[in-house]
Amino acid sequence: MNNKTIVIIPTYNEIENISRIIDLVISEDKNIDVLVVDDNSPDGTSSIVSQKELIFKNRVFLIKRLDKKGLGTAYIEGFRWALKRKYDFIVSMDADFSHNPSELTKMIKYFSNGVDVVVGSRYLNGVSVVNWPIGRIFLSYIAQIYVRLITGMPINDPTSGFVAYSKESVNALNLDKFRFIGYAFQIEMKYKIWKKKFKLKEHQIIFMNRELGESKLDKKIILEAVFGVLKLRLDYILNRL
Ligand SMILES: Nc1nc2c(ncn2[C@@H]2O[C@H](COP(=O)(O)OP(=O)(O)OP(=O)(O)O)[C@@H](O)[C@H]2O)c(=O)[nH]1
Ligand SMILES: [Mg+2]
Repeated sequence: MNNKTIVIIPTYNEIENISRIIDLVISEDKNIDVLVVDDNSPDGTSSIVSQKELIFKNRVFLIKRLDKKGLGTAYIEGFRWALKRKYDFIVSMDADFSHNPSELTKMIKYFSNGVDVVVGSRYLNGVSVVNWPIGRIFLSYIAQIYVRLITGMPINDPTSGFVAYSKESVNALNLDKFRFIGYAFQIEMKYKIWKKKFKLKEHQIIFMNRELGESKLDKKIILEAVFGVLKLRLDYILNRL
């Protein structure tokens, strides 16, 4: 693999996970680098990343923001950073081991078959989620049916945060015009790319619930997603996308 890939990991209080996840991602392939976008985590996550930056020069990078501004805006900053550099593929991934770095090389392989975006999917063949409480699985499953119903997008896991994008697909979006910060951001990315006629492909992953650290999912993020999908659809109908 000669193409360069950047894996963007947004972090907020991931001190128990960040060191090991960085090591695993960069050992996956010499052409895969890591960019962590940390929102000044009170637990000192960014200081670990700074150490890694020194050890793995030009493989590990850190954007440190002043305060918690949400996952969506962290990705937008990361995308802008990646587009300015030499990366062919841009991956979004969580820090908490829900997304297994060993899937990265498999996901990137799809690009040689004319695919533009590879979605790491939990709902391709039934439900491949480990250790989630049943209520959380139910919520996520209902969410994906709801999104498909409203948007018509043929994706089984539209809220997935484990996604590999070609730089062309990200470059085609107006990154100034993103609305959402939580899960809805993941839907917004896929929806806008799909509407621009890029080719999306789903790759089955096994999603593991986080073992260390705390979830940042809250009611606000869920409500944003519920109403956000309707707003996205309306934006499209009114030609405002
Ligand atoms: N920079 C930044 N990262 C964030 C923010 N909120 C969440 N994250 C990171 O985004 C990723 C996904 O967040 P999680 O807390 O795992 O959210 P989740 O996957 O819905 O919740 P879990 O059920 O606990 O896995 C993790 O790497 C978080 O550290 C934020 O406001 N800013
Ligand atoms: Mg998580």
